[in-house]
Amino acid sequence: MINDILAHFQISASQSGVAIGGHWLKGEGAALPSISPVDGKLIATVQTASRAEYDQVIDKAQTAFGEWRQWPAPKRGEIVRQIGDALRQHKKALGKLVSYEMGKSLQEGYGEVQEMIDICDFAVGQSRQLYGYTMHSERPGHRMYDQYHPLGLVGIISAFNFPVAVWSWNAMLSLVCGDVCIWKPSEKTPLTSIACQQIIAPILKANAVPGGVVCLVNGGREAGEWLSQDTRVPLVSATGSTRMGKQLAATVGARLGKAILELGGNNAIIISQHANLDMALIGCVFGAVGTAGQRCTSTRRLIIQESVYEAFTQKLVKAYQQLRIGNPLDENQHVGPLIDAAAVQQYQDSIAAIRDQGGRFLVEGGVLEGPGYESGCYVKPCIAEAGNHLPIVQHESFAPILYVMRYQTIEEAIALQNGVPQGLSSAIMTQDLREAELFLSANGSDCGIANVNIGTSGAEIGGAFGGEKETGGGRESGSDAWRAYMRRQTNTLNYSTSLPLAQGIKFDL
Ligand code: UN1
Repeated sequence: MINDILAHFQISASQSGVAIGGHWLKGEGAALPSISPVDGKLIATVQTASRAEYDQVIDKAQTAFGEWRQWPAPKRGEIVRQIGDALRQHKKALGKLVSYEMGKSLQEGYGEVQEMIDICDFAVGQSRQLYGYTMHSERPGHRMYDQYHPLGLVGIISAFNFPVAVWSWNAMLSLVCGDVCIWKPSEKTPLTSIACQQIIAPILKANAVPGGVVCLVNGGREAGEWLSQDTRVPLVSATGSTRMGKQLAATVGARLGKAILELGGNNAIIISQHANLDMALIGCVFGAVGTAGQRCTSTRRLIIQESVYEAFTQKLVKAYQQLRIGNPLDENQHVGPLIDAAAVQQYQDSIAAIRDQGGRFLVEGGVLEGPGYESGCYVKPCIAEAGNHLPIVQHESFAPILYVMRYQTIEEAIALQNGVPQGLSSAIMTQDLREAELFLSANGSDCGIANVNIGTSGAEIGGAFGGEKETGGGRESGSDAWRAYMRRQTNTLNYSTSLPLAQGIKFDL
């Protein structure tokens, strides 16, 4: 299967990971092996960018920007529309490659490509709606308005867990906004980035769009640093750990560049005594074990009202006993592998910390061995009773580990939900209107995403995506997230025959 997919995307065993549109550079940096967590096999080796090649890419991107920003926005939207059509054609192949290289279930691999298609559609519409306001001037014979201009080069640093969708949220909005983008994908998923470049390059060529509008720079940590230090790159949009985000924010901030940060989450669902517990169960289990707990929006904590605590945890334990763990390309499996051996080690370290800090397991974890689990990356989703204050609970463990805790009053539940450093996604399961509204109010959840009667993960592209506190504060994807990709200009135009000063100031010559 994998050989067919590699052939489909014209990916060779030793493949360059550096491109300016359809032009592939040699890749003079280090070789990066892509190993599938599904079976532990080497899929292909990717040649990464040297510093000189990076500079070449930036050079071409700058030239391309000079041309691209002059394209009318709806015409840029037309290019994105064609990209969406191409993604529809390649959905199966790209979804499978995502599933095999990253390890998420095939359904989720297809879902990820669907997110890309959706953001293309969204961006096409947006291309005719890059609205500014008009204002009424305080001076007669004057007109005031603001308008949005293309910003320039946008660096996109993406994570392994959504190897293609999060890039597309950033890239498709950048494109309609008249920006050009330089993508630094995760070192763990270089092949999916190459596949995306192969899908897009022919569309650029057929429409005489300069190749530098869509660039790819595979590389290690230093490639991300090149982007964040580079004054030629006014905006860097990065997804990853809080640790990475703090460093990146300091570097980009030091040069007064702009950053969109989408960092760690520590997402909780409050299960009220007024919840429909069967409905709640689906949201909680999918949220905790989907993508093997490796979404920024994965459910990490359940805050359960004490009167339903026993009943609900029993349901959870029963559901966990039915989970099938195995090859994610087999649609009968619920849970695939973690991304790599380092992630498995972190999972084991977290389990040890839970025990040390006094947590009690309701469902035990462990690394799976034997036929089908040869990669060593398959782990058991587990559930632990643990207090919110434990250091391990305050920390985002990027694995299928779920903490459960009790509460008495809704105010206490909200305080627990907010009582972590991160602020990405949150949810309440309740049929009680007053509780739901309180949760969504200024006294409620402090997260960027707050849901009622759905889980914490699986956000639609139409909403702005991102979170507060250590999640970084950035917003991507829907709503008016596009504004961050443009520069705003306020214009005042005097069509009178005198030049009155603002604030009534008199200055006669
Ligand atoms: C992420 O984990 O970085 O809400 C993005 C979701 C997806 C995106 C998650 N639409 O689960």
